[in-house]
Amino acid sequence: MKQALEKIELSAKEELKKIRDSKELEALRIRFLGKKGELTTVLKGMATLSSEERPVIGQLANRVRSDIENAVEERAKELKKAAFELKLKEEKLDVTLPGKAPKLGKLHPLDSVMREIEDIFIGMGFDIASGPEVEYDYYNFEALNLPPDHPARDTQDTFYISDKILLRTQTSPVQIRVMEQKKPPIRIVAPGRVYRSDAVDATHSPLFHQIEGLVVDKGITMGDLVGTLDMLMKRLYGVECRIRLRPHHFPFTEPSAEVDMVCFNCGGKGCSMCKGEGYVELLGSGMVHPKVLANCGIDPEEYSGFAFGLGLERLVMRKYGVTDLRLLYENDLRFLEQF
Ligand code: 2NL
Repeated sequence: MKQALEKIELSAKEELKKIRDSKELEALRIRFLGKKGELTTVLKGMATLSSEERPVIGQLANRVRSDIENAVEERAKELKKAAFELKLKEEKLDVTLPGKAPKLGKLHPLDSVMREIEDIFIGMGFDIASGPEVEYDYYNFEALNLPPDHPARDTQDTFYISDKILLRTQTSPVQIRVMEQKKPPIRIVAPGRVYRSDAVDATHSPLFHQIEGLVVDKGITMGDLVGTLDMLMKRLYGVECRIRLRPHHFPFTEPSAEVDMVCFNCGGKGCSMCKGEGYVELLGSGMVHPKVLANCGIDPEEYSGFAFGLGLERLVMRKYGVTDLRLLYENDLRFLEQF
């Protein structure tokens, strides 16, 4: 019996080493120490022992029991510790690592240049005005002194929605609406999308962007026009930038002028970029035609004004050296990420 007890102790300790988790451990505990366990089975034979043997074996049995119990407990602690350490390792989180920055978008070059120009005009005391892109024929053409047979009114050039409704071909209708509603002094710029029925190529698009300006007050002269546009270009391109005016014709201004800026490639000497001119075309402008003022209920005897219209795409392309207009609309990130 002594041998049986010692064998149980030995095998229990041997098996304990192989235990991997608490479930296995509990099974082992029941197998050795449980009510039907190996130790109990051996102890059932105590009755057959002599009275001298009994206390000796009893003592041994108790020691074996408590030794196994201790060993089981010890193993339980080891398993718990190992499980905790594994959990720590798996759930390790370094809160000091730099975060993953979300990828931020940025302004399209058309928008950033538009905002730059708007800011320059705001700095000169202008307000930003806006209006519908689907416009009445009256505001887009008639009020601007474009006669019904004017080539710009041709259905070949303009997107008509109906007889009287079209997609605006310039942002001038915004300014007509402001003049109808507000007494001078008026100082506004009207930026926005405009539409013309053009086939797409490197320099044409049926949708493009324009920024128009309008100043109406008592005693406004061509000098105010030149000073304002000179300031615009010096703010955009630096103090060396010079402009020049060439006589032109627009139905809505009289007199009218096209405004050029000095070629920033050659500084005015003439090169391949400006085709030997020394200047590049920038915008159209003039003194608001008296008929246009009168159409809006402003007395041309009392007030005068200047206006100009500038295409944004050409300006942006020149600024960044873009040679194909289509790149501005295709939303190809390989192109846009360069700005
Ligand atoms: C161009 C340049 C221009 C205007 C637009 C304008 C607006 C009103 C009254 C008078 Cl409300 N003029 N805008 C003036 C001159 C030129 O645009 O090349 N247009 C065809």
